[in-house]
Order: sequence, then C-alpha cells, then structure tokens
Amino acid sequence: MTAAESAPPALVDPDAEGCQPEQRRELQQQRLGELVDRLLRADGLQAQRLRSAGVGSGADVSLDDLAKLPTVTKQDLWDNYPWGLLAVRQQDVVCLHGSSGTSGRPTLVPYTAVDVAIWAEVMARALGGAGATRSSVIQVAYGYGLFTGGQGIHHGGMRLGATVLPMSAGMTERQLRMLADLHPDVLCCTPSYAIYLGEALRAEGVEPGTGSLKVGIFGAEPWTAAMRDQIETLLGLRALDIYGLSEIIGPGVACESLDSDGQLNVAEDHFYVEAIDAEGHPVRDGTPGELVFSTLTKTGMPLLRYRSGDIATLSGPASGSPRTLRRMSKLLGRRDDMLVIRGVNVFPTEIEAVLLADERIGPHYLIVEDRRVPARPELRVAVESASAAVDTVTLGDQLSAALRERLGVGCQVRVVAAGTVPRTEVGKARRLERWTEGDAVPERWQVLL
Ligand code: DLL
Repeated sequence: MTAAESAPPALVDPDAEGCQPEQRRELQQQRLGELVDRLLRADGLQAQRLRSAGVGSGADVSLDDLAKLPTVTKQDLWDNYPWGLLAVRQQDVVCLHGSSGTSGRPTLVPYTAVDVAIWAEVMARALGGAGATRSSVIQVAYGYGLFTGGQGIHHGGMRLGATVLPMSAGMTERQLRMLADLHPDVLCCTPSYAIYLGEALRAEGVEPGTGSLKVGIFGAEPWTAAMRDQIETLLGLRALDIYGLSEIIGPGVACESLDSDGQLNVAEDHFYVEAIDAEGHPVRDGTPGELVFSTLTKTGMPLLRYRSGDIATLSGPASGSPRTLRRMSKLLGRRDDMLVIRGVNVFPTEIEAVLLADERIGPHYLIVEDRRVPARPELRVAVESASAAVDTVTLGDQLSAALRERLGVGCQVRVVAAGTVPRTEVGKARRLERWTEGDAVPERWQVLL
C-alpha cells in the first residue's frame, strides 16, 4: 500500500485495463454482436424488441448506432418478476442477487458461473486500483445476502488473492474488534456505515489515522466530496467511490482508483456505458445524463441498453494513468430522486454539498420533501451540530440562506443535537424521505419538528 500511494497501483489485468481504446472498441463491437445473438436466441422480451427494430442478427448492429436500439427498464424486470429476463435454462443459474429497491419492489437477478467469474474479475481490478494486493486484509462490512455488496467484494478479494474478512454489515463492536486484532488495510462498506464506524472508533478513544486502514471502498448510496473529506478525517484513510447495480452485476461496474482523479473507471469491456438525456438522445462527455449499460459478456440475464435511472457525466481516461478505461463522475443523483420545488430542480446531493461545507455541521442529515399541500411543497432538512456550543437557531437560518443562494430554493433547516438524526447501521442510508399525506408525523421525522 505504501508504494501504491506514490506510484499508480499496478493493473490487475493489463490487457483489459490498459489496452489502446481503439483496440477495446473492436472487442466491444465483437461482444455487442455476440450479446445481440444471445438475446435473439433466448427469444424473450429483448428479442421481440430487437426484431421490431429490424435487427435479425448480431451482425446487424454497430456501436455507432447503439442509440437507435431499444432500451430495457426496471419496469420490464418487475413485469417479469421473479426470474427477470432470464436468458438461460434455470439449471445454469448458480445464484440470485437483487435489490429491495427504493420503492420497496424487489428485483431479482440470476447469475451463471460465467457471470460470477466476470464479477470476480471486475471487482479484483477495482480492489487492485485502490492499491490492494495479495498481502491485503480486506474487511468487508457491506451486507452479505441478496444485496450484492458483501458477496461482490468477496469474490473480487479472493480472485485478487487477498485475505477477505467477511464481516457483513452491523455488529459494530465485533467490527471494531477485528480492526484492532487483524489490522486490515482495506475497509469496504457504505459511506454512512464508514461514518458510523469512525464515530464508534473515536468513542473508544482511537485517534484518527492511528489504525491500520489505508484505503476504503465505499458505495451503494449517494455521497458527496464533502462527505469524503469527513470520512477521510474520521478514519484516517483514502476514501474511494465504487458504483454498481445488481441488474448489471453489483459493485465493480465502476470504481475509483488511486490515480483516476476523482472519477470512476468503468469496466467498459464488460459493461458498455452511454449517457442520455430525458428524450433518450446521447449527451456529450461532461454533460450530465442518465447512464445506460449493456452487459456485453453476461449470460444469465444479459441486458442491452438498460436504463439505470442514475445521473452522472462520462469522460475519457485520466491523462498519465496506465488505465485507459472511460470514466464516470460520482453520481449526481437519480432520475427519480430529483426534487422539483416550486419549479427548481434539485438533487439531494447538492443539498448535502451545501450542508457539509459548513464545519459547524456533523455528517448526519435527513431531507424530507413535504408535499402534503401539493401546491405548496416544502423542503425540510434536519442536520446535527458538530458541537454543543453552537447557536442552533442562527445556524439553521444561515444554512437556509446558503441553500437559497446556491440552489435557488428555500427550505426549513433545523439544527439538532449530535446523535439525534436516525443512523443506518445495516443497509443503505435513507437520507431523503417523501411526506405526501397525513398530519401524523412518522417517528423517524420527529427530529424535523
Ligand atoms: O448498491 C451495488 C453496490 C454494492 C454498489 C456495494 C457499490 C457498493 P443495488 O442494491 O442494486 O446495487 O443498488 C443500485 O444504488 O442504481 C445507484 O442508484 C445506487 N448506487 C450504487 N453505488 C452508488 C454510488 C448496489 N457509489 C443503486 N454512489 C444504483 C451513489 C450508488 N449511488
């Protein structure tokens, strides 16, 4: 790890990660044709859509014309629940994973042995890019189960040849014990749990930066650069972002490396990425768009042009890096998370950036979009003060003013005592809630009133 901090970490798979982009494009073109042929042979929903679009063979499609091909959405997976858009015989499926989903409707994804091998490969690359090696001890504090976080990192860590510590999420005391006893250098969990662990360490009297951890690979939920700073200070490590979704594979679709300049390298030899606008037209690099993925090599539930709902910008490879993969920005938001408050579009991550830029504020917050009176939507925000000495009313007014100034929306900010905003120990943090009807205040939101 120490060497990794000065020189770019070595490529785990130089042919895949470091080849010339033109060479990779040829491979992607070939794999796209094979994907289309697989879908046509499976003769399901995607085959019907391809035939309606005039595609009768993989040889008919070109990457340059991808934007003309049909897309698939989460709704298609829900409509085909529980096996989704399975493209192989059920006996070829070796495991299922999935997501409970923001709206509470589950999505299940079948994986073949081929898919699991791809997953291990892209995750090993992601871990390697973060500086992990065969000597690393990786504490995996993502949940193990249907959720892909724990298992995905686990596959990659073993493929890399590192020592994987499969803690799963929660049981914080035991996590602290393992940190002290086994001296892991890599921590993998959600960013909100990283903060939780950091606070727990501090409560035990451990000074930030005095432990063994060198790098953290955090994802599965939105977090901003401001939250990164807080995590790095609390845990004394380098915090990197990892992105993925179960429909495509899970973690490992894209991940920051130590040398990727704050952007995430997309494993685009397996997951071809496009960014499109609300009308479905491709957007230029650097312009925010919805990410659309095609799983070029997967076999269990291969997807052509899956609309992720996630908004980010795309860019070319980082200059000077041996990694030649295209990169995506940190997620800017989700299509369905965008708040439209009195005509102004706001992503919760923008609110977070304003709040956490203020040093008097702690990292925990809750945003409630109050639409009980549809004509008068209100944004209510609860944040914790970092110290008891703060005048909470004045600070709340100042934060409201900062939000109005930066985002053009007014909102009611309530500054509350540290430890009051609900924490997430297991699973994804719920920092945005929607309140559409009823006067009764759910318990989680008492803090706002
Ligand atoms: O969250 C896979 C994952 C596990 C990624 C562990 C990273 C680490 P799902 O449960 O299917 O899969 O949820 C996918 O989570 O469409 C995004 O909206 C969100 N998401 C995932 N990673 C990030 C991230 C996993 N780094 C959905 N930043 C995605 C922001 C993320 N949001």
